[in-house]
Amino acid sequence: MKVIASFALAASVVVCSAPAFAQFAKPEDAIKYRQSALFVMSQNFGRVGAMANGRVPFDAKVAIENAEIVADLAQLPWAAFGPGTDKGNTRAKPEVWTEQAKFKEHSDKLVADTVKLVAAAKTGNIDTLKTAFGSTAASCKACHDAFRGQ
Ligand code: ASC
Repeated sequence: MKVIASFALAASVVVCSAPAFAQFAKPEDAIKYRQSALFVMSQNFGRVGAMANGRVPFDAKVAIENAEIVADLAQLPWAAFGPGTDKGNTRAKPEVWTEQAKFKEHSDKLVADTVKLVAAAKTGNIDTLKTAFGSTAASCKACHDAFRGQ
């Protein structure tokens, strides 16, 4: 009985600590899904960046709208890096799967940064937005450096 109970506990620990991957009909769909989310995120992030870097005039309403889309989309890609989605039309490095805890640290950091980006946009202060944009961009880059190949 004890053996069964401790086995059940061990099994549930494994299940609970495993990353939550979404279901996709085929691996290509997962790859397309995460790339699409990242692409749309980058487009909206770029619009915030254009304001943060003074390439277009600062419009707080537009900054908030775009930052909110970035924050929403930043939550999506990670569930699509499930087993078997490491091959095909992807630049994801094997480390995504061999260093899952580190990968999750990076994605968690991005999600947290994008929440701060929205808060920064809502202050209406361009310098606050610049700072938040800079740290979010640094998170994008750190993860790409570690986990995205050529
Ligand atoms: C973007 C984008 C990225 C990141 C990165 C930040 O807008 O498409 O990949 O920001 O360039 O360093």
